[in-house]
Amino acid sequence: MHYVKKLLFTAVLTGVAHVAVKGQQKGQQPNVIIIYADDLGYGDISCNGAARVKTPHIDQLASEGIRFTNGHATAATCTPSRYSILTGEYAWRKKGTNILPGNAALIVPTDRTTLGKVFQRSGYRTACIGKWHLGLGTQGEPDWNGEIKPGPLETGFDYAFFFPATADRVPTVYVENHRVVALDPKDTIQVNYQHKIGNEPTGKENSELLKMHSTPGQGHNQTIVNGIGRIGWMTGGQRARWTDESLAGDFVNQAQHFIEEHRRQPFFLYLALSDIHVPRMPDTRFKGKSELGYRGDVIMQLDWSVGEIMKTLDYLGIAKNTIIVFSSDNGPVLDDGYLDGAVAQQNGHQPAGAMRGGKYSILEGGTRVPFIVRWPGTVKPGVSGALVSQVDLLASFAAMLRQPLPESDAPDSWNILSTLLGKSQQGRSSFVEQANTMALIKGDWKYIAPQRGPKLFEAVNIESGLDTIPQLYNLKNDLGEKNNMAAAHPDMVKEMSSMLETIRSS
Ligand code: NG6
Ligand code: CA
Repeated sequence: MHYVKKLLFTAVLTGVAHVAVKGQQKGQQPNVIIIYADDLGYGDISCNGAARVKTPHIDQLASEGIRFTNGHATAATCTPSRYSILTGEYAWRKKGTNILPGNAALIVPTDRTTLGKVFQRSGYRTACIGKWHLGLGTQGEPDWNGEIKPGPLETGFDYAFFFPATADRVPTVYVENHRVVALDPKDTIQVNYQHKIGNEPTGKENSELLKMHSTPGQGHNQTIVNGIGRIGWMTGGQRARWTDESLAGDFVNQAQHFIEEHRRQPFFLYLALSDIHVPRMPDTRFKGKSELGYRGDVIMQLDWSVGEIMKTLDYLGIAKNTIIVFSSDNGPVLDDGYLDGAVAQQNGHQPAGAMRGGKYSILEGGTRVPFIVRWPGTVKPGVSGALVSQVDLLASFAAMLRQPLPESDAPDSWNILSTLLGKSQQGRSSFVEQANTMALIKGDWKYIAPQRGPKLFEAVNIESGLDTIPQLYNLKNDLGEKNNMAAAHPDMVKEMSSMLETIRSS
């Protein structure tokens, strides 16, 4: 694997490093912005076929860049995918990287090369804005009322404005660098995921106070913040609590400030937006705007956010010197714990497009997500079917910046820079997907390792893709993974399962 990485490294350098850069920052390395959506499905954007909801800004990004049709998160849930994008390592290599509670310790190693550190080492200013969900502090609960570290600042970012976990988990506060924003020292925050603390109303006991109800049997009925029951209990920090309706605007504002402040120097912005994760509670101007309930409304809000970032770059005259990567951390889900109308108003919308499965699923809908790269004037617009993953961004940008990677770091990140920039149609030759089991993609084929479990995750109504027998699909002819070819191709099953084992133990 390392051998391959190095070979590609040299080959690509010759092709890309001398790209002339026009615009205000002439001669500088390009800025890089990763816009990372949450739970956005492949089929949730109109350039990937959504007809019931329109995403004009994301579509514009795609038409001015490369729209990848085989682009992947490494996992079908948030924490492992985010771990991979920032470390260049498959999350299953490290214990404790599944969906984290809001008071978990940091899981990103502070002594390893991360995506942010790659840019820092090249003189970039780096920022993490949005959803974190990779834990904070060293062990046990972070000190919400004091210095919250280590976190983003210790793992490659010069500036951070984020919320700790997910929008549906306490504490529902923003953290700027090491401190909770707007915390009143007399009203200290306490968080608990085991039992109730304080005497604030909960969704379970005070459902009359809710403005959006949780799905029966799906939790989300603990402390009520802003009329919405959350996962986990919190007390205190009243002044610091966010308003869900303002999340998108707050993150966009922070991003705009950062971009404007650093417009004259190379910057890297990891903008991990909260949309379209639950609770879906759009800003008032987006409420009821789509035909698809709040889920469609927050897709429109996400599209607005992308548009604001694009406008900011245009206004500052730095669009041509800025690479935007747009993607999502995992596939789609309609009902993820709240009765927000996503199921009732699905209206024929297919959030995973033609694929089966979605969030939590090992089927393609779980990890194959929107994936767009735009670099105006440098990257020729088009569509690419090459196999690419977010885990590759680290090695690819390291190559762009002519930075060697320590042998021990980013073990699963491949330098596919020339593919990401449209100079090659060749992506990864193989890739591992993770969701309760593992799958290996190699060329047109996908092998899913046998695993006991329900066929359907009933609570979210998503096919798991789990089976006790091996599954083998030809994705080129059967993107919907309907015809299990394992029995007809025992040799290929053997070859791919042993290759998966080799990757797992390497
Ligand atoms: C699940 C939550 C879901 C969501 C998910 C994390 C329940 C029943 N479901 O456990 O609502 O928060 O975790 O989503 O609690 S992710 O996109 O951050 O991975
Ligand atoms: Ca997610």
